[in-house]
Amino acid sequence: MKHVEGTILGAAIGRRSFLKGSAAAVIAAGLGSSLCESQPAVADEKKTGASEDIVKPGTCRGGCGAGCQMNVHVRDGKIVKTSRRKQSDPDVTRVCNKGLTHALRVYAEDRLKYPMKRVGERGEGKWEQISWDEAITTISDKWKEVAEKHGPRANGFLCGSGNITPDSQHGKRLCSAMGATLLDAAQDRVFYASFPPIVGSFKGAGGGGRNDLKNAKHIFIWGFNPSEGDSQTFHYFLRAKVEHGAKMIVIDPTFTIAASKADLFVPIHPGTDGALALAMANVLVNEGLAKEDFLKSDTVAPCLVKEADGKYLRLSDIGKATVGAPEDKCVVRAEDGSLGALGEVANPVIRGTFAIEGIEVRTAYDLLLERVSEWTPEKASEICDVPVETIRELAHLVQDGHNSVNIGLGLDHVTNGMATFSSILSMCMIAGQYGHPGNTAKGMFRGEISIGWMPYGLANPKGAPGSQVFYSPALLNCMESKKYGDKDINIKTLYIWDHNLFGTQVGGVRWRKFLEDVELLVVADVVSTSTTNYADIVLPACHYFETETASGDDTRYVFHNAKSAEPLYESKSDFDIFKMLFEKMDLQEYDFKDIDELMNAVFDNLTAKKINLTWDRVKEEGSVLTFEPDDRVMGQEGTYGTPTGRLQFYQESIPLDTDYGQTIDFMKERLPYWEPPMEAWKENPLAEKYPLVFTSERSKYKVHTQYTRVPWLLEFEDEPYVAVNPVDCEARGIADGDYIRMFNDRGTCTLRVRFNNGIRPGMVVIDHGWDLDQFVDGFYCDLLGYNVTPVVANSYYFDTLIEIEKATV
Ligand SMILES: Nc1nc2c(c(=O)[nH]1)N[C@H]1C(S)=C(S)[C@@H](COP(=O)(O)OP(=O)(O)OC[C@H]3O[C@@H](n4cnc5c(=O)[nH]c(N)nc54)[C@H](O)[C@@H]3O)O[C@H]1N2
Ligand SMILES: Nc1nc2c(c(=O)[nH]1)N[C@H]1C(S)=C(S)[C@@H](COP(=O)(O)OP(=O)(O)OC[C@H]3O[C@@H](n4cnc5c(=O)[nH]c(N)nc54)[C@H](O)[C@@H]3O)O[C@H]1N2
Ligand code: SF4
Ligand SMILES: [Mo]
Repeated sequence: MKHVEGTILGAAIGRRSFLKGSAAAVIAAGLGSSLCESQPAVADEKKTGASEDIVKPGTCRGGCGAGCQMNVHVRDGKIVKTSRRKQSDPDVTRVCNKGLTHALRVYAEDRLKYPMKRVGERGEGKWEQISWDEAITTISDKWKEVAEKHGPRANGFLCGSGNITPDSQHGKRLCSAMGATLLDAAQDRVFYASFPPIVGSFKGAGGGGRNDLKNAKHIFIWGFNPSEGDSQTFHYFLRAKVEHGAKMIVIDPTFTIAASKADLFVPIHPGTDGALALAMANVLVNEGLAKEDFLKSDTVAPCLVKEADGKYLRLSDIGKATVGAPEDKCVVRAEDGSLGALGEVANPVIRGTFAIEGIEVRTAYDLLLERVSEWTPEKASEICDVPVETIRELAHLVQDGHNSVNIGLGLDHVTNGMATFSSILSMCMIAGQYGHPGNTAKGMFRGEISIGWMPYGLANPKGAPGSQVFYSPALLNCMESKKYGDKDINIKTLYIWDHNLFGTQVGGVRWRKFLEDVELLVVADVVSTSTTNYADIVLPACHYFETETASGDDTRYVFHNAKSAEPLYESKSDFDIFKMLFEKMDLQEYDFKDIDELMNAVFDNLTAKKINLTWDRVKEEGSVLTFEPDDRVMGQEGTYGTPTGRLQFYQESIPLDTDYGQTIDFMKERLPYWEPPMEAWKENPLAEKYPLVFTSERSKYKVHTQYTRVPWLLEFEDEPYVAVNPVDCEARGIADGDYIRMFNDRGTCTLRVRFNNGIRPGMVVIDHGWDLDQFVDGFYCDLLGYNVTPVVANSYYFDTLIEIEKATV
């Protein structure tokens, strides 16, 4: 056996030996100067004149979510460059600076070449090359042993957003087939958990696609950084402003690029957006601007809520239906006092308290107004640090016609996020902001068909024992008790893929402690990361362009990704790796024969059938437009995908994503409210020691930790930095460009500081996506808080307090 010394990540020794014989030299010649060059689009499989390159379609499918399709230029079997690919919609004929560097990622220095097992201490970086057979046998033997000794739930799986396609996510199906535990990385959980019960869908709920932005009169960009985080949508915002005269309003503590283009920039105090939204609602109501007709027709406003238990009064309560039957609808009251089912009474009242057959009830709208009445603009102004006049101005803008309210993940990353989303969406309901062109309140622009995360049905095959799902930040909070609700936390093996746990997650230090009891840690990745560095067995996954699949989401296309080159070295696709594991575990009955069978299953649904979308068609045509770029508006018919079919500012039942014995105040959670973030708040006693709120911004040069070692991109930003307002630095004797130490009780991190007047005093903002070894000392994600709220066990990346000091390095 060959021994490879030295850390996989870093310093020199050993790493070179992985790379011996790599195609890097060949490629360097072929890459030329394609970075950011405007390139002609070419058709599939066509030889491009001079260079004689074969051009194949490839899709980029990391956490950025844009899912761009591009030309992959292949010369002598090697991928030499990528370029824009022509689509029928010129707005989608795009690729970003990162997408243009894929050839460098295929032939990256840190690419994993073959399976390896650890021979030193965890994280020490001593490895031995092993065969695939040894790797798969070791893993499956251990899984069987653990399942026998501790039960199948003691085998854990953890998947992130490295490659968002069903074939890469195939491990979720294996997890279910093994009856193992799926540790959800809990990324963006508030975002996904809040929209469906409130407005029916996070996919453009209540609004149209990106083309609909041109119909908007005001565009709100709220806790969202589209120039960096949604770079393939940002031009729609700019065109709406420049060509169609929309006014842009940016609500963000940081002066972002979007803020620099805004007509109104509101540098809000972090974590206070819920209070701002409720105060806007307060202005609307008190100035008689609430859209009462809309509230009657499209929302739960007229529903009568029982004082006793907070549930809706239903026809069964008044003896007019059987409990739980489909016709057991919510009861509403007409002006004349007669009662009927929601939707069947022409002009229901939306205000009032009544006793109906001895049952005390109030309208849901009255309950909302009670919450809203607390939030005078004066009170919110103090909390949000936004002038009273600005709050009034925002309320007047939002009620005046066609508004597109775009809510970003900045609000998801704070512990009060769920109530914040609910406050903003409820305020938009009062303003009647749904169901008309350019008149939306939503999260993401999404197509009809999403090919990305493995559909639930495919991840949980019929007849399989099924996965047990734990949300990882909640898990970290249960470590002492070793109990998760009434279940034991007893993870003995963990298989991580598509995820740089130590590079991106909250609670890194705690995770290391958690892993002390884990007897086998397997990590599959394309390149070496701080997580592969900590593994017991490392498996080399292949690059996006070395395996066939399809992807598609907010572009409205489904794109084919051809296999443009053979997997380098001994790397394999996740699908093929899981296939070997299915086989060794004797679980082939739950596996798919090949990618074709998997993709046929992905397209086996009503929506795909309706538009004649098949895997064969995707392969043949290269890209399929799922619907025309019209101004479709969701909610136009006045129905929404919620349990009541209406916009729900009131939640009759609170969907819990996870139950670990937490106490829930149901009445509080049913309606919007504002409470300070659990940690990052000035009145938290911890703020005396750690007064600065620590958040991050998306980087133009990275998608999380992907691209973080691409040489071309390192030319733009070659080391990590944090942006801080000079006021906070000068108070601590820190000069621009100094190295500083950021610290709290959880961790420490040393890096360079950049003065930035666009950062709110009291905040420290890091350029997100650097990996652990790229810092002078410590690591920024180790500082992050891991509080969870009773309702959503999310990773709340921005709910963190720190202090900074000048560092000597
Ligand atoms: N401080 C701070 N931390 C944050 C955030 C923040 O704003 N601030 N944002 C958070 C958010 S919203 C998210 S979604 C997470 C994302 O966190 P992660 O999901 O961990 O994101 P990546 O860093 O992209 O890690 C994905 C890994 O998958 C690997 N990979 C790529 N393709 C493949 C493949 O085909 N197969 C396999 N096996 N591996 C592959 C990549 O090389 C990379 O190492 O980060 C979170 N962390
Ligand atoms: N280039 C690139 N693109 C990406 C990614 C990437 O890593 N790189 N990651 C992808 C992923 S997984 C995600 S989840 C998305 C996230 O992308 P976005 O939705 O843009 O989310 P963030 O960048 O986390 O934060 C958005 C904004 O919220 C602001 N903010 C922070 N706290 C508050 C607050 O309390 N109130 C308000 N109003 N604003 C606040 C921040 O200053 C920031 O400008 O981006 C995706 N796109
Ligand atoms: S990183 Fe995102 S925007 Fe850039 S090419 Fe890939 S999918 Fe498209
Ligand atoms: Mo995310």
